[in-house]
Amino acid sequence: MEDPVEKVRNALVPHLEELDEERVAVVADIDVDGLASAAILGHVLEGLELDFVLYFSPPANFEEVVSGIAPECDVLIAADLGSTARDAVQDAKSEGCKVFIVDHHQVLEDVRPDVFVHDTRLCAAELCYWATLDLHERDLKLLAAYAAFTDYAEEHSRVLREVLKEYDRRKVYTEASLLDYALVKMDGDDRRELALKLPETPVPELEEVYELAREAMEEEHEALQRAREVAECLEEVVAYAIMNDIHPAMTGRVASHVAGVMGTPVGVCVRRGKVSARVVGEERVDVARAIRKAAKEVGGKGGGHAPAAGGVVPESRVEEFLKLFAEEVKKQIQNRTKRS
Ligand SMILES: [Mn+2]
Repeated sequence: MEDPVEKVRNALVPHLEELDEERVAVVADIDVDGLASAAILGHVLEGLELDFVLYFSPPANFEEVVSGIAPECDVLIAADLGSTARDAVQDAKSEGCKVFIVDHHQVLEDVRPDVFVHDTRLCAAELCYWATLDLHERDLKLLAAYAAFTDYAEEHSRVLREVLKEYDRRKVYTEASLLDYALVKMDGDDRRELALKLPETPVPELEEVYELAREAMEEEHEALQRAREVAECLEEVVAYAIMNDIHPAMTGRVASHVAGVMGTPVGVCVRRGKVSARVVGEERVDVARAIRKAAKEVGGKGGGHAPAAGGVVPESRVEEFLKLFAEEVKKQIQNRTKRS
């Protein structure tokens, strides 16, 4: 298979250099991968003296966000988002927008953007990094490395490998984790401000990040404690916690925690019909697929990566969804054991 870095190296450069008077909107996910993607793209767009705005959206709201900004822009760049958003892409194109997507999520439908920078082996920020490399006026490796770490995309990450030659991993991972926690407590304006600062300001100098990270860590500690109290098991393979009042950014963390504590390969957290699932340990389960199948049965939808995925189901049918999901996970595990 082609090396992912060579595949995307400078892939965005000619498309960005061609722009002049166009108004550019960047829409990125709300995690560190989205933040670092926006920071890298922002740096490049600023260097090209283009007119741009950074927006942040969780994948579930992407379509809505796009419909709000498409009429106001000429080029829409989706980062860490977009691979599963055929309708949103079509809407933007019908508004006369050019659509660029830089993403690493599994492609499940024919999305047809004008430019597609895609590989599932690297995180989105690393794709942004390599795809714009020749336009960097500063060294942005650390930003992409933070995202490779927080997005669990270390295996194929060349930036992380290079960064860890220059810096001790404790520095890199601590700074990445601080950003990860601080983001939980940030709104769109905070994220935009942070993304614009990041290419020039080292994380240890970002005072606001410490206090917000501390608050989020405290909240996580409480959420995990409560999750242990409400956790239940299904089919002996799925542990789940239904927690309607936790922070939306905590659901993935709760999902892996309950799996670990209950000793199951898969953990799930449900918050007001929004589902997060995680695979822990060695079992090779594709939870993106399991969510998609089970959610469809109850009138919901889902997607993501094999070890970490999410979805939305009607709140009244959560129990039914969980049952179908656990059956699907069990089937995957049984089929695998049968085959090997
Ligand atoms: Mn990502």
